[in-house]
Amino acid sequence: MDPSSGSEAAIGLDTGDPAAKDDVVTGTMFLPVHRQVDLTLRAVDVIHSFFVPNMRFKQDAVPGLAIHMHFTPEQIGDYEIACAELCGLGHYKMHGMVKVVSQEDFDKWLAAREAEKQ
Ligand SMILES: [Cu+2]
Repeated sequence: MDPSSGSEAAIGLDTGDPAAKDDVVTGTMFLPVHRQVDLTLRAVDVIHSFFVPNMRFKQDAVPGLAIHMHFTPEQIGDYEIACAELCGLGHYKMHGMVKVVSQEDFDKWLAAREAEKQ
C-alpha cells in the first residue's frame, strides 16, 4: 500500500483486506443517535488531531498507534470535525462533518453507500 498514490491508500485503507469490505470512505461521518460508537484513530503520515468542538471531543491521531475512543451521540444535528494539530500544508482544509441522524436515516444512508459499491 502506497499512501502517496492517493484515494483509499492515502488514508491507510487496504481494499484488498477482507475486513475492509464493509468500510465506508466519506468526508462526512454519519452516526445514529443514541448508539454507542467505537472509533479507532490512525495516522499514516504525521500527527493529526480529531476534534469535534460541539461535543468537547478531541484526540490526537499518531502514526504507528491505533487510538481507541468510545462515545454516544445524544442529539441529532450537524457538527464540525476539525484537525486541531498543525499537520502540514493541507491542514487548513482538513475538516469534515459529523451528522448525527435517526437510526432510520442512518440505515438509508448506509444502504446507499453499499449500493454505490456495486
Ligand atoms: Cu491538521
